[in-house]
Amino acid sequence: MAQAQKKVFGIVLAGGEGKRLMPLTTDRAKPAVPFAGQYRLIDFALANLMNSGLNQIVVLTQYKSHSLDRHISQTWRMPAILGAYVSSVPAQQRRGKHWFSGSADAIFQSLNLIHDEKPDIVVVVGADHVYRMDFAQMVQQHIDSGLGATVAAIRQPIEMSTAFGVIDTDPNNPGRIREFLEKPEQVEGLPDSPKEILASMGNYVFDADKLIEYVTRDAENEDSKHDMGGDIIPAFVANGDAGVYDFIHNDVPGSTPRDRDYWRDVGTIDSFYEAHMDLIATLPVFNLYNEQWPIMSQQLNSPPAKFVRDGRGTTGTMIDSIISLGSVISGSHIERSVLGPWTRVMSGAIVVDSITFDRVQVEPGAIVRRAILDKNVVVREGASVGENPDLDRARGYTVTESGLTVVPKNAVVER
Ligand code: ADQ
Repeated sequence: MAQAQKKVFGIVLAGGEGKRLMPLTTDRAKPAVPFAGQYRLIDFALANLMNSGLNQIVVLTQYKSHSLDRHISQTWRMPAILGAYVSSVPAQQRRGKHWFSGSADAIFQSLNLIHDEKPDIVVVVGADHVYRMDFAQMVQQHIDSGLGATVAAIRQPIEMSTAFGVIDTDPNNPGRIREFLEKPEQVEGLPDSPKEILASMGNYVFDADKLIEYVTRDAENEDSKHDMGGDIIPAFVANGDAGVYDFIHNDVPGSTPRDRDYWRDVGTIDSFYEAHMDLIATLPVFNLYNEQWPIMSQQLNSPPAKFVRDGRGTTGTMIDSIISLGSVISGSHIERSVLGPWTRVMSGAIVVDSITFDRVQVEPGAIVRRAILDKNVVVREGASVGENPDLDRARGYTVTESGLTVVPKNAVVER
């Protein structure tokens, strides 16, 4: 197989701010935001790359990267003896006294890493999506096409065009991109489905020499925003050198008909919440229990989750939920919720349609509904959150348009 002779190197772009996920990104980078209890968002990108056979991967970080760096060094440590690594590389101001001004600049400033490894192919992926993808299949198509760049794509509703790079393919050669518009306001739908567009997933495969050439040229262009989607991909397209890889053809071992094409950008509070709800449906829309394509993460050195009666002998109920290690739930009602590690829910408390991060404590009789509780939040005895949007706003919490309340890290919700 051609691919076996090629050396493939992975770059994960993890420097984005994640403004639309505030306050969850107040003091952590978006790729470090916890997901589904024990994971961090970046685990999906890294697990996909590793499961695809890539084992030399750098993560380019910048914004509030401390917890991200710690997670990568603790969780993704590789046996160096095999030459494998996942290393996080902070912006180092190697090319002058400025941080990365965009994702292409992040790669430009890190070209020494590519020069060190001398790969044939570079796979560049974002760090903030929930999905399974076998990049080996995309790399194979890239090699077969002979093009310099390949962009992974998925159909999305047309009203989301402002969030994505929108791809127009050549009708005479559907594998080739004819036009690439980054986050356009106005766009036409697909010929066979006018309410949909073909969106870039923000995952790319490049010939290494071409990537070096394009980002180097881009760095000299003062009019450029130095963005992969806004500048580099359009430049490849202008030269007729970009192809599209349709995600629909990606076949990951162990995936189910329901979650085969699952891909979610969890860039907003609402989409982040919905992706959690996808996990807990009886027939999950996204199945975490696929052992053939595991999403690896931190191995918490924690005791199992435990469910007990409360001190008065009242039993609790728990349904359609995920409860992480270290948690103790006593005499309380949990429904359609995802609880992070070391959560405590006490006697008579109710947690419904909610997400908690690590070490949240819900005291006796408290009520949590349609809320996201960040790390270390305490909901005091008898207090409620998520039941009254005006009260939650007055307390200084974020309430989304759809009525989700987000309680920031370390907050104490008083009665
Ligand atoms: P966005 O996600 O909006 O669109 P961007 O904010 O550049 O684009 O983020 C892409 C990735 O790069 C993220 O993982 C982010 O963390 C990282 N990143 C951003 N700035 C960075 C920097 N300065 N240094 C390092 N990493 C950085 C992109 C594409 C679209 C595509 C969508 C799919 O531009 O074309 O449709 O992803 O979600």
